[in-house]
Amino acid sequence: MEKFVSPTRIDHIGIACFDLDATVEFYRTTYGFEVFHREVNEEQGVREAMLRINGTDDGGASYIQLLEPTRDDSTVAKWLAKNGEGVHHLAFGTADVDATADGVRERGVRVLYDEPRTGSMGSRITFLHPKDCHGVLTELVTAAPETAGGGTAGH
Ligand code: V0V
Ligand code: CO
Repeated sequence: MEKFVSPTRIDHIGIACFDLDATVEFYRTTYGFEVFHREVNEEQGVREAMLRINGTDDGGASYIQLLEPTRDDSTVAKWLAKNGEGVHHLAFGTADVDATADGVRERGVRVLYDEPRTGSMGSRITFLHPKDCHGVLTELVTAAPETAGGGTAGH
């Protein structure tokens, strides 16, 4: 068994919304949080805005990830139809998403992808089934090397 690689920080909290621009505006006017990065992830069926909240002592950063579905059959669209707007998932940052996912899988938690997929800002991501995580859809993230320093990449 390989050595387990624990996550070291909260990378982001994913929040599902019906109107991305209106939600971005709420976070800007209420808290002063600015958009750090925007992208569309067609594979995941989301249009997203990343609001960078703080750097972390491992050189990474923590974000709020605002998510609007791009199509009716996406996971976020399905979730919004059932629950309305709100907190959709929690994402832990790890230096090695492959090793962390393997270790979590060995502990009996369902990892949703055989191999990590592409996430925000070129990160590598996978998800753990919420039913195995006490009701929390949990994402594991390793930042792309160029953004791991918490620098200005992604604008
Ligand atoms: C579903 N369930 C949840 C949940 N989504 N529980 C907590 N949090 C969530 N977000 C519960 C749901 O209430 C059901 O429980 C049960 O799981 C099965 O749900 P379902 O509605 O039948 O939906 P499924 O099974 O079709 O899909 C659920 C999973 C799906 C988790 C498998 O959402 C998935 O593959 N998620 C991973 C991908 C994803 O979410 N991508 C969007 C973010 P009851 O009612 O039976 O008790 S993309 C992203 O974060 C990116 C790009 C990034 O960070 O870079
Ligand atoms: Co996410």
